[in-house]
Amino acid sequence: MRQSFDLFFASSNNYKYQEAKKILESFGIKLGFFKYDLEEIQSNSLMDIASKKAKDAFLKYKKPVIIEDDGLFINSLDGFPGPYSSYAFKTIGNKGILNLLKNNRKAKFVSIITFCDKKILKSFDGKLEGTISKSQKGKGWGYDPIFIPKNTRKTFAEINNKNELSHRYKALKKFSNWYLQK
Ligand code: ITT
Repeated sequence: MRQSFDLFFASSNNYKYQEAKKILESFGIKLGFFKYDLEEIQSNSLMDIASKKAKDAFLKYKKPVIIEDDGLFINSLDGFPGPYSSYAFKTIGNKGILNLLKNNRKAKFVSIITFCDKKILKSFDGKLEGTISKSQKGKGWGYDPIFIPKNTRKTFAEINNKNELSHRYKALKKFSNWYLQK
C-alpha cells in the first residue's frame, strides 16, 4: 500500500531524515523522504543556505518540502565549523575538532528548517547550547559522540532522548506550530 505523506524532507542525510520523521510524527505530521544531494552555496549564513536548498528542492520535486541546514558553532574557534560543518566532518572529523580545542569547550548546535511550496518560503530556527567532550563517547552519527548538551554530562550519542531536546527538535517544534495552523 502506498503511504500518503503531508510533506517531504529533501536531504542527502538519512540520519537527519530519520530524526525529523520521528519528531514530526509526535506532532501528527507524516514526513516523506526525497534523498537528494542538495547543492550548497558558500555563505556564512545558514539561513541563506537553507533558503536556496529549499527553493531548489521544491523546483525539483514540485511538492511541499522542508529542508534543514545545521551548524556546530564552537566558541573558542570563533564559530567554526558553523556553516561548514558538513565539510569539516568529512575532512578533519571529530578527531580533528578535538585536536583543535583546549580549555574553553563551549559550543552550540543550530538548525534551520525551511519550508517551501508554490507560495511560501519560511524558515524556523532551533538552538542548543552545550560543550565539546574531551574524547569521543558513544556510538552516533556526525558530531553526536562529541557534543554534550547543556544540563547533561553525556554526549548526544550516549543519551536516549536526543529527539526531545535537540536543535532539530526545537526548530521542528516551531515549524509544526506554524504548519498545523496554516
Ligand atoms: P543535506 O543534504 O541535508 O545538506 P548534510 O549532512 O550536508 O545534509 P548539513 O549541511 O546540515 O547536512 O550539515 C551539517 C553537518 O552537521 C552534518 O553533515 C553532520 O555532520 C552535522 N550534524 C548536524 N546535525 C547533527 C546532529 O543532530 N548530530 C550530529 N551531527 C550533526
